[in-house]
Amino acid sequence: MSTGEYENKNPRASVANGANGAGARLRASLDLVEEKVRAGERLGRDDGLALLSSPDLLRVGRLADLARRRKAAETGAGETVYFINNRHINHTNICKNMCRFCAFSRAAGAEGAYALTLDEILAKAREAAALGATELHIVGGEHPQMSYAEVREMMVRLHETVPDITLTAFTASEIVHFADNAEMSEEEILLDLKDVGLGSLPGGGAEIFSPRVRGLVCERKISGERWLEVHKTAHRAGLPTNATMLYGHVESLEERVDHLLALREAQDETGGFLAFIPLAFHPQNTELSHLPGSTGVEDLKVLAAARLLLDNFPHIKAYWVMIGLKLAQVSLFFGVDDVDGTIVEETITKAAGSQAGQAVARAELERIIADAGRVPVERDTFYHPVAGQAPADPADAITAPVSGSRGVSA
Ligand code: V47
Repeated sequence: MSTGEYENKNPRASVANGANGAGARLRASLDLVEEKVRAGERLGRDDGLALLSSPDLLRVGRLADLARRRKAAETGAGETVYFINNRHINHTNICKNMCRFCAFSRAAGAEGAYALTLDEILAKAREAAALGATELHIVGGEHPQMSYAEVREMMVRLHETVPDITLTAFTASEIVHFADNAEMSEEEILLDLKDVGLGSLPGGGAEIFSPRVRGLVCERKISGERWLEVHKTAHRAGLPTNATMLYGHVESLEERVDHLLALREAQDETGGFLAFIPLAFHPQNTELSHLPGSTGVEDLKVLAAARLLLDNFPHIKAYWVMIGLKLAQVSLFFGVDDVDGTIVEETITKAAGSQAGQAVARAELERIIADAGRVPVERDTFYHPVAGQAPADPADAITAPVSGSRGVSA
């Protein structure tokens, strides 16, 4: 598959070279964005496009950093960067959706298809507890033969086994799948799972909301509108959630901006999102393997534009598994205030060729944060500092002096 609609739509090189006066136009529109940011005005679609297409990466980053520092000043977070002691569990890769961007899923009976037993899942949870984890992030394929009763039982047993660990589980798409199987509404499923220990929903499955893109890359998955509805229902049921955007495949810059604006509108309604996490597409072993994937500059611009457009999202998270630890560290200067966590084992990005590794020690997360001149704070799912941790002093880990003002008026 190498032609037409499955091409990447983003004209990186010509924009960066300023072809046909585009450079001057982009500078002018970024001037307008900067005026709005400094005046504390909400940004619009054109502003988002100006940010994502700007060749001036450092200027975009400075604006996002200003937005991050202002937000942190409002909440008293200061120079905090959050991380979490967590573990991912992908309980099955058997999935009916067959999304073209996914290297993880398998049809039932296909080579490499798996569904962990309850004992295997509980053993992973106990291991996580022994390592001091405060969150289990559990997502899997939409297994056509797995009943809702089995999924519920998994949650009951997990909650019994590791009662102090928050269960952050199931994408909106999985919730709809359970609702269809059990002939219950999504609200009933969410309330029932909450009753047996569900603490929050992760942000997966959002992909890009554009129906055009979904038709190309995940036509069997729920629509973007349905994804948003499930999250708003979760918020009303008292379950906070995260949001993601899978970028760097066949979407246009406009479609990225529209995705972010749809999230902002939903957050205006419910206020239930905790964090936004952009997910950089990894093409290896997928049906879109002819695509090159994102660049580091693009990764940083998406994070920065998200911080600026999602003015009502408390946190922007760099998922180091997808962009690597070093770029995640650099992203702390581009609006990011969270680097996710220890993870331990991750199979979705690994299947698609991620080189970033599967686990990182807590000390390494603290080191990269402190070396960026920021204050590492271990958080729980709900962004409360985890009690009992020694407050880390970034000065202990800084290898070169950090100069300059940390005020919010840069
Ligand atoms: O839903 C699938 C995406 C998601 C690929 O909520 C891919 O805190 C890149 O949602 N290349 C799972 N991405 C991961 C996820 C997540 C990760 C970290 C934190 C949180 C959170 C959520 O990964 C899937 C899908 O959107 N994905 N295939 C791929 N080839």
